[in-house]
Amino acid sequence: MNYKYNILFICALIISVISCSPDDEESIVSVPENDRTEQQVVDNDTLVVYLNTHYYNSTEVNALANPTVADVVITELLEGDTLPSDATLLMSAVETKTTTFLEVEYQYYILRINQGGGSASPRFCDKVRVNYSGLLMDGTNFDRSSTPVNFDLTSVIPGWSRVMPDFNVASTYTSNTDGTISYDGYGMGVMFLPSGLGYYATYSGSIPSYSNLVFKFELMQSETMDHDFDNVPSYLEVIEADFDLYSKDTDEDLIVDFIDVDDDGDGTATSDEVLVEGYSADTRAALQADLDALVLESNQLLSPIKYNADRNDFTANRVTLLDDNGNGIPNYLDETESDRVN
Ligand SMILES: [Ca+2]
Ligand SMILES: [Ca+2]
Ligand SMILES: [Ca+2]
Ligand SMILES: [Ca+2]
Repeated sequence: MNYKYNILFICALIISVISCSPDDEESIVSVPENDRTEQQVVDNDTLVVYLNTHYYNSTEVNALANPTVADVVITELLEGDTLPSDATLLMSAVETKTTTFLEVEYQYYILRINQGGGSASPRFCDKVRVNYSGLLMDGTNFDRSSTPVNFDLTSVIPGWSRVMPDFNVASTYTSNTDGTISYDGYGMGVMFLPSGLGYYATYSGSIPSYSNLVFKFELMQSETMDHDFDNVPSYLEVIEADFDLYSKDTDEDLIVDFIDVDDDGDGTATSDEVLVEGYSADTRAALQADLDALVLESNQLLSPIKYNADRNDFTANRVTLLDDNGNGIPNYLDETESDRVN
């Protein structure tokens, strides 16, 4: 990963996950970085001990249709104590996952309580709406949401962008008269992350450097992002399989595709090299019905539905990635092809 982008990334994640006030930024301190491979060994040993010495209230949680972050209680199994009959040792319940980040192979663990009944699953570069609670290995609760909050997964710790795509969003949601939204059948689980997929060497607030992190979470909704507003969704402008935002730079101008508004560097904006057709309706349901009726070609996609407060209506776009010369490279990535279409 490009070093410059790495620094930007770390800064972004510090600011967005901890939700610092300006004063808080003075308390963010970085210590000299340990070797990541060595630190991962230490962190994984600590995580394995933790998972083998802590249990959760599985019987109670499994009886709930929509368990919340607060419903899942993790308790230490003290030496000599017996595991309660209504509990499950974390190590017996978690899935072990591996991922590569900054060229280091990391292990992390997921307790999957509810997969989530919705058809959508966030991509690592999408926005998610979640409830969450963050714990240190000693049980300190360093952060939590009181109502659902939105996170752009490109600006939070790398563990989140790996775990969220493993779950589905809520099966249904209902708008209440008081302005809140009720969710049913949302994704719910707990992630156990090594510090290398968390804040690593950064010391911030109540999170010491090299802290392994536990996050309980409820995944309500996700939204496809288009970070540079060029009408090409970010997931097509990154290397999704590698969770890599920063190595796709088609025109090699050091501005990576997901934040480059002229991806092939031919002087014509990407948004003018794709075909955009707008759809609108007075209600979300009516627009969704219109969109569902569309038969999409393999080079077509739909943008997320947006509510427009000024017009009190809902809109979405059908985007066609044109390839006028038929060479398999869409116009917006083909510097030999620059016909404006919009
Ligand atoms: Ca884009
Ligand atoms: Ca570029
Ligand atoms: Ca772009
Ligand atoms: Ca272009």
